[in-house]
Amino acid sequence: MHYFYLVFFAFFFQSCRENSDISGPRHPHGIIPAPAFFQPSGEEKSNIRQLKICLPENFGPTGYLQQLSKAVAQLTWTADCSSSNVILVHEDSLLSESYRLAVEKDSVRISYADDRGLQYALTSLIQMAEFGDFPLRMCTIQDRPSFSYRGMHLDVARHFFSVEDVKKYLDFMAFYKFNHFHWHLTDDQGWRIEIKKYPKLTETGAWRKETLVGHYNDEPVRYDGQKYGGFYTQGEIREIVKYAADRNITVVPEIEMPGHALAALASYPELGCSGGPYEVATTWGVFTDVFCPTEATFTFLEGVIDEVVTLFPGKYIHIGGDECPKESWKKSAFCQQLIKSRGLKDVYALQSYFITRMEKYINTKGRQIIGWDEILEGGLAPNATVMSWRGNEGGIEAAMTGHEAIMTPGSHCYFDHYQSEGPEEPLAIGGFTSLEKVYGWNPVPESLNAEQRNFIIGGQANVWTEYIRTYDRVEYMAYARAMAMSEVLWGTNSNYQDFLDRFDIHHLYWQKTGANVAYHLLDLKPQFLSGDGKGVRVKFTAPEGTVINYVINGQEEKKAKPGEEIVIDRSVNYTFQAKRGERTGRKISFNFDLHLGTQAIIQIDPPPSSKYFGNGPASLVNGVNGRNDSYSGVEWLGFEGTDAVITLDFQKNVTLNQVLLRFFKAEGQWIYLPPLIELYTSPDGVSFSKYTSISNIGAYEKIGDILFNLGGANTRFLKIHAHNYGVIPDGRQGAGHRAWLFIDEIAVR
Ligand code: TNX
Repeated sequence: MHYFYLVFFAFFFQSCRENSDISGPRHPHGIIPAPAFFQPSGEEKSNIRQLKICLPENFGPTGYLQQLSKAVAQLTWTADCSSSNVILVHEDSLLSESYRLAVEKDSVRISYADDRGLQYALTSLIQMAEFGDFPLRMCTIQDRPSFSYRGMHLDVARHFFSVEDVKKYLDFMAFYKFNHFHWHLTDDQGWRIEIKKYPKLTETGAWRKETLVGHYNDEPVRYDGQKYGGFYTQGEIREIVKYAADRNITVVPEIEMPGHALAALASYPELGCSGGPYEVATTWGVFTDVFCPTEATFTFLEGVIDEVVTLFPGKYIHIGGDECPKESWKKSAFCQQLIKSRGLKDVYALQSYFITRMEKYINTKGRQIIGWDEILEGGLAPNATVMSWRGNEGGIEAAMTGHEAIMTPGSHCYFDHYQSEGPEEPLAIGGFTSLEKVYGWNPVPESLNAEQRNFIIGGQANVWTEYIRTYDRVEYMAYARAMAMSEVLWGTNSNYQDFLDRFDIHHLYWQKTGANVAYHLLDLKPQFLSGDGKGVRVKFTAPEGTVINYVINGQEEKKAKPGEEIVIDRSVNYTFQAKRGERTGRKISFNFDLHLGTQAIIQIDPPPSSKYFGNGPASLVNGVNGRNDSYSGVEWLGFEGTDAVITLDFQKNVTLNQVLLRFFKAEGQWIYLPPLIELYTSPDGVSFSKYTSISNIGAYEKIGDILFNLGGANTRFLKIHAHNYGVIPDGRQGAGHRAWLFIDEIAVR
């Protein structure tokens, strides 16, 4: 009873809402990242119908916040502080970046520690005014972040983004209280920062003659034949650094060394061990030509750093350090001599020598280095901060030896990975990192003790752009997940359902601004229940309050609840769509073919790889064919190096005329068709006799559809043994590894 009363009032107040063109349910505060402490004073509202804000003189982000509040919530600003109803109190005693905010009857009182604290307080107020209730609900907020380094990274080397785009990125970051922008400025595919002393870096190194089309693993390899590139002048860099500073964001520039250096080598070939010639890379991956640790190279890099430190005032300079193959150093007589004369152990120690030497130089400029976790190999430079990307290990090792670490493991922080398994997703590098997975991340490795944990200064999301060509795509890949990440790094990611309520409102706001933000909350992911001898059923999980609408054969409309089993009893098309409030998800559609196999009990031994497990055995007898263009999703099962041995039990004697098998072929991705397939029959599931086999299955481009005519075999059990291709031959992708075998529907008639 009481609950309904509150709901009624909440809706009543909503309808009084001013200044907003976002409709739909509200959230008590609507702030992302959620504040550390929020206490409403019951349902009471303040009398303020318009916020009049007056900012202190010399406050950096004034212009930014005025613009923001206008764009988001149409708040009013006043130069006359006596008429302001937002009262600002500076309190030295508060911790850096923290603030307190109290919405009272006739005023909003803000206490803040520093510029950052004040900016965050006002950002929260702006978000509250637009995404929460307005007029504001009386409440108290006490807020501060858990981590001091809250980063977003952008790779502008693989694809170049304009000054305007970078500013949009910074605006987005500031809105979610990120405070470090890691700007990946150089890589094999392009050098993007003007260096006056070395003009060829941007004359030559900023341009590649063409770019790979499609995925790196595709065969055959194709290029677009179009020159591509761009760079930032020092003037533009200064403009961006200032724009970031106006939002309390520190820019961390990254100059890659000793690897990922092809663009620099193409400009100055004398810096490589072979002397070149080199070409700016046109494809992705890791390249064996890297900086040679000669005096000429150090002079060059020091010259670059001299200019970098004048452009970027922040404490950190990122020197890369990742993915540096050692081949060219092993082959080089100079390097071997250097290893000897310096008493180094091997090429890994040489990498450590390289980084430590650059660190010393950068330290003389009063700056600290950050490097990817490979800088731990061969010994860590004394004052380095480690960015842990290949999992948590690098961060753990750094923290245990008293070095700062920034956590950015590929498993949770790589926003170039897929965020949905839907067939319409744009091409991505691979992987799968959903919004929920990001939200559930804990940046602090469990194995560290309390003292070591202090060295984990924060975390960062990385946006690598091999497959992200436009800013629109950056928005699509990064924005939704960055909202989740902001709450992780603020340390308030404790209630996913509550986050989703706020995410919905923020999402609408970004949509309204024209940003291309991904929305996958209503993507339906089917779970098939088949292969147990009881026919085909399907069910869906979905957020609370979702209805599953479905249409059978284009005519019959039905509804189901999340988790409810829907029985598929006809060989026709079924289309499903989730609906929650006003929002609907994308439709998914299946043409069911209820062949004999869908009634069977299925057994697979050995089981498929857990990496490509689909819906488990049910996937092969659910009456649905997997996609022809992708082996991910619920239909295809992958066997890593092993045979697929599958037994169907029809539970009674049946007459079999045909078995149609489907296999996936993508040799560039290590997936091969089986060289031999055998079929066995059995009356009892114990003694099997070979019925037929195929060993020369012919040429297929992608899907091997292999048909067996059985001519009326009478059997209760059918065993299919598809043999793995075995070891991949030399000269092919994955040579020396065992091949994958991918199988989908086993259609039996
Ligand atoms: C690894 S993360 C890289 C990048 C790629 C990225 C793609 C890191 C230090 N190196 O060069 O762009 O994977 O996800």
